[in-house]
Amino acid sequence: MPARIHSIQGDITSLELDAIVNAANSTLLGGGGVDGAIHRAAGPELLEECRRLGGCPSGEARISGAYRLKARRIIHTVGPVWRGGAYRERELLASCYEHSLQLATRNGLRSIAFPSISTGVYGFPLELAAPIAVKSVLQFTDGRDDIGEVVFCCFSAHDLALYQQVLRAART
Ligand code: AR6
Repeated sequence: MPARIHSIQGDITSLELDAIVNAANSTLLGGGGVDGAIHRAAGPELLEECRRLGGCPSGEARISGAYRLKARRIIHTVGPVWRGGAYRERELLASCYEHSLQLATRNGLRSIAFPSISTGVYGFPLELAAPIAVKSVLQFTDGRDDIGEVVFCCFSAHDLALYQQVLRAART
């Protein structure tokens, strides 16, 4: 069965999936945006575990428990800071999606939700980021059956409209 890949508008902390992805920073010690929301909703035990993870370079991912969340696990990935596009930002962003999905499959997690990594505080233009996100997920899931569902969890209606457009275009 091919993976069901779709986009929704909502708060990623409320999703009941095997894994949700956090757009973290390289310390993995929390911050603003979706990172702050996930730490607040999961509770202080998450920060305790994250301290033991020892950070994460941009483009890679780490896994933790999900504590008070309904999801089973949290995958923390560190997107690139947008610096104009000449600093491997596109490649690093694609690598975040790939590494996160790799971690999910290695841990037997079949359903996963992504926020729009790097497009908040880190300033990656959404019109460039969404096609990279969609392409990376389609490439990773193509021909494999260990991922059943991938959700692009958009915070705003504007983000959702763009993801829907990109998903439609990728399928035609
Ligand atoms: N559910 C889903 N998406 C959300 C939520 C939520 N609860 N809250 C925000 N977003 P950002 P980045 C969206 O800034 O650009 C942190 O301080 C938000 O609207 O969270 O990768 C980290 O510690 C945007 O579309 O992440 C890092 O220092 C998207 O999530 C830095 O920000 C990503 O925005 C990472 O910056």
